[in-house]
Amino acid sequence: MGIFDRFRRKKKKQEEQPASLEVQTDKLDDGLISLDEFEEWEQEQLSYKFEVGLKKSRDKFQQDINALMSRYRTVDEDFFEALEEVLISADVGFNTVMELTEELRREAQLRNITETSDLRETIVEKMVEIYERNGDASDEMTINEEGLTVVLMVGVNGVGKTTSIGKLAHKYTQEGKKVMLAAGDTFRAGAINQLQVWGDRVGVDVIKQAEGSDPAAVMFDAVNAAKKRGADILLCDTAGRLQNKGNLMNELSKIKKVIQKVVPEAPHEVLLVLDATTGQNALSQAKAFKEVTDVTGIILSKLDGTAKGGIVLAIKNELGIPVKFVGLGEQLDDLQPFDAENYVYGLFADMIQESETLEEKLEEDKDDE
Ligand SMILES: Nc1nc2c(ncn2[C@@H]2O[C@H](COP(=O)(O)OP(=O)(O)OP(=O)(O)O)[C@@H](O)[C@H]2O)c(=O)[nH]1
Ligand SMILES: [Mg+2]
Repeated sequence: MGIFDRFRRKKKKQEEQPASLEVQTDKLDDGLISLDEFEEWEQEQLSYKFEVGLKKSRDKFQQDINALMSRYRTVDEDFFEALEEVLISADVGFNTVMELTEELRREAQLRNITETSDLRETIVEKMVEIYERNGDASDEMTINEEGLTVVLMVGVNGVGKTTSIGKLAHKYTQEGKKVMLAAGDTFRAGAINQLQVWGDRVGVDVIKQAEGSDPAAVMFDAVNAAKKRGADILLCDTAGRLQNKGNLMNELSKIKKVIQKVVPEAPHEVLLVLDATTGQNALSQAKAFKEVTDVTGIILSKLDGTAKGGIVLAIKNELGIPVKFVGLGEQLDDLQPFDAENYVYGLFADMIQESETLEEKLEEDKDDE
């Protein structure tokens, strides 16, 4: 079964489900729906979130690929070069684009594909393949089920660290975990207060000190407090730091050492937040942070705000760091675990549905004959 068929099946199932959570939970109370069904429903809602969040990227991709296919009807070198340009302009990243088109050239030759429109599905298929093949690090969050999980949030100014902490706090609280926050950004005026507002909103404790105090000291306090109060997850905010400011970058190592004094195997995750709208600059930020600290995963924020959603592929393929969460909007539940299939479906949903209509039409024509 081709990838388009797989996606269509998934979508059909999704359409058969009721549209609102209320209906579903009512049913749950009445014992009419099993937990399995509920989990399936949740998965489908997630795929819908990706579809909505990736609208800008999808519109651009769709437009560019359609234009490309109507301009180049036969598969030749000119077509591949133009395709490379489309992918690069979607922030897929130079090396990844070269790898992708190389494989497409081979595939076209192997399967004797001469019309560009017949390559649509293969392009999508190869994107999923490239994503899944590269880097064996899991894109799931590491949660220490036995005790405290410490998560350190790092990144340059304004990328969405604090907001992401708020959304993660909401997510894990909803899952029944005891969450606490550490106000490690003692540098920017108002940062501690901003975190406190999130804490109040989600209903979790915030460990803080006065503005200007040593962030390492705040973390030390926070990890101790989290241990003492039996928290499951401690989410640590840090100040935005530019990748070229050596002293601020070194401060991260100090923070880490201090945390390890209390919990030797912590931090369990160092999540680097990257703003998807900054494109290739996000890649250079990731390279710089990787040099000073062991980044275990990426949170790609503001994916909803860019038309260049190809950046996810570049990050995974060129840095080998898994994207663990993506920001798909500004609502509390818009930070979602990354999922390659939902992502690719979000990028190509219209194309997949259109190709179905085309196939149906061909079938009808055949029946008419
Ligand atoms: N549309 C959209 N906006 C987001 C997302 N994540 C964060 N933002 C917005 O980005 C802005 C900056 O977010 P913050 O969380 O304050 O960023 P920060 O990294 O903590 O910033 P500093 O503490 O100044 O370094 C806010 O206006 C957020 O609402 C997202 O996924 N989608
Ligand atoms: Mg912040």
